[in-house]
Amino acid sequence: MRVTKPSEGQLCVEIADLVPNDITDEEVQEVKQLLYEHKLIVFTGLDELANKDYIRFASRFGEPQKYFQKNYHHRDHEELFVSSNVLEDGKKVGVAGTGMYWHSDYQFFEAPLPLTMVYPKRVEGPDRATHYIDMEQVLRGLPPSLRLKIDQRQAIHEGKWRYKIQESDIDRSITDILDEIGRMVPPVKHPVSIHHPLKERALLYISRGFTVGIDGYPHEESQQLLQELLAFVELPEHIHSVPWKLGNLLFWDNRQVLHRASDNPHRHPSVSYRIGIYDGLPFYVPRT
Ligand code: 7UC
Ligand code: FE
Repeated sequence: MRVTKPSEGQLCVEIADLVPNDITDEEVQEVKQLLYEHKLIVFTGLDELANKDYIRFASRFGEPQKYFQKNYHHRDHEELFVSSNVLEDGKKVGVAGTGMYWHSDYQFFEAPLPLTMVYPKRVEGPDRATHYIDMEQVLRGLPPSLRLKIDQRQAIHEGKWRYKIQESDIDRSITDILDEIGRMVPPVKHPVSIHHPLKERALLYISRGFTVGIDGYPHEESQQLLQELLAFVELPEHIHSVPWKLGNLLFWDNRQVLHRASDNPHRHPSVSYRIGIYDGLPFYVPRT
């Protein structure tokens, strides 16, 4: 494999000439190290990977996840989270337009998802990409007045507002649907800044997609603080984009980056298969 590291202040290691089916244990270790150090990897120039080979490749880095909602699952492989707006045999598969907002996967769970792979399968139209924000860089640059306000604080996260309506929801009321999904994934708290199990520097861990408040402040103050923090997080200079190309596979550490799918307003055909991976390490550790 051929490794190109990012320049200072940039994200994303590029790994070319890797054959997933032939990856050795040493290469797995090397990729892991690069991932934790640099937060985001793109494998380039891959030959088309069969589903089972993709799952096997992901399994080298940990335990593949089964997404908590079955409507996202691939028909034959529940480890594949299918993001697609393309019908197969006239039928809808997976979910269209997933993750088009800043987030970290499973942030609304007690045990968030450590690693994510995304394998674009159909790429059409201009500007298809996944965008990233380096949350170590963000925390480092956070104005001291904001930093003071989040010290020792917890953020509250909810998944229910991003619930996607399914066919079975027709004739149900919005409140019913929200109550049900709210019972399935109740609000959780995580520290506003977290410590990675393998790294020195702390990371900001909030997102516009899933974070609904900062715990311990009166409602209005909590909302205002959250909006100020999110406005800083999403400053254009914090955003790194990785264009989608066939033969590329994206791989990142959800502890260290936020991500969002690019917009697709003209609904160009778009298909990608994601695999979530539990790497066997805690998502974050207590500060030392
Ligand atoms: O459809 C989506 O945007 C999926 C989202 C609600 N969850 C992705 C995740 O792993 O947190
Ligand atoms: Fe995501």
